[in-house]
Amino acid sequence: AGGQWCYDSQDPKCGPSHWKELKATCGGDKQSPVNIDRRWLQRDGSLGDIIFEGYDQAPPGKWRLLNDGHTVMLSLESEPGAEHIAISGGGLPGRYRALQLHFHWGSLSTNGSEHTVDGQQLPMELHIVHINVKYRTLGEAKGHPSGLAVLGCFFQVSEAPNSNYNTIIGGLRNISHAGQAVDLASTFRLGTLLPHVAQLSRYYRYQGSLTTPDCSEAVIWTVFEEPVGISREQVMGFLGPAAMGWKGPSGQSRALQAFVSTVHFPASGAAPLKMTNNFRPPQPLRSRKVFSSRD
Ligand code: SG7
Ligand code: ZN
Repeated sequence: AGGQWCYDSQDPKCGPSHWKELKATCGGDKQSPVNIDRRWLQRDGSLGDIIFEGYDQAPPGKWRLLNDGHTVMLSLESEPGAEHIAISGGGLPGRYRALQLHFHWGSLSTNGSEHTVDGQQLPMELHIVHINVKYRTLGEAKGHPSGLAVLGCFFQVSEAPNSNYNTIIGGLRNISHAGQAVDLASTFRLGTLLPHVAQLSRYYRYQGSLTTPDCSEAVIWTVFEEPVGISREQVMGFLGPAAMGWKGPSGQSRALQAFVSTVHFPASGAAPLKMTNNFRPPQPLRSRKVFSSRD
């Protein structure tokens, strides 16, 4: 019962403004994302460097990329016995183990980030979801304000392609339909997806929620100031051939056809809908503050 949640790009009748009808938490006072208004940031000197464990080596085994119907998600859970990918420090109250990463993106005419900076939305946002090691299950962690820690990373369109994203973008064409998954050809160093290492000490911090139902207010958010560069063609890897003005086999090179993919939302009507604009708009900050690690 309760029906399904969706984004406005699928059907405004089940979009973000209706989520609180499905889950009351989505109408709570500590919801995410938020607009980060740089005029009102509060400097917090205790927000030191985040300690990244396992971010600098490619783990053995395979990583699975899934179209879960709302986003493209890469599961990061290690095999039993393997070293965990984890974060700590940076003002986090403990150690947090990486669960998965996923993306929010727009269309060619709309930006797709969830957090905004001074009211500006960026083209895309990466989230790496971590669970406090003191909780055994996601369900348990969701019941605590410091149960989860998500790292958020903005993208900006750059001239040069970012080859660190080739493995993920290359997997997209195999998960065109909701529910499809693919084992990526290789794992890679997770750290290569983040902004330049010298910029990682510059971040925003606030207490918030998951940005999808059930919108649990269990997330310590860290949003890096510095965006990651990604080429226009790579962003279009998420958007598919039509977005590139693709006109069929004669119109474009085979190389481009192979590169470009189309990820779809679940089919509800006749034609499956391209997955785009899968972001929740900024939520009221209310009595919260956004802290910054640096001036
Ligand atoms: C996406 O965002 C998925 C969800 C995720 C949700 O819909 O990646 O992942 C799963 C496993 O359902 O929810 C609990 C969780 O990670 C919200 O995550 S977010 O707040 O970082 N956007
Ligand atoms: Zn997310």
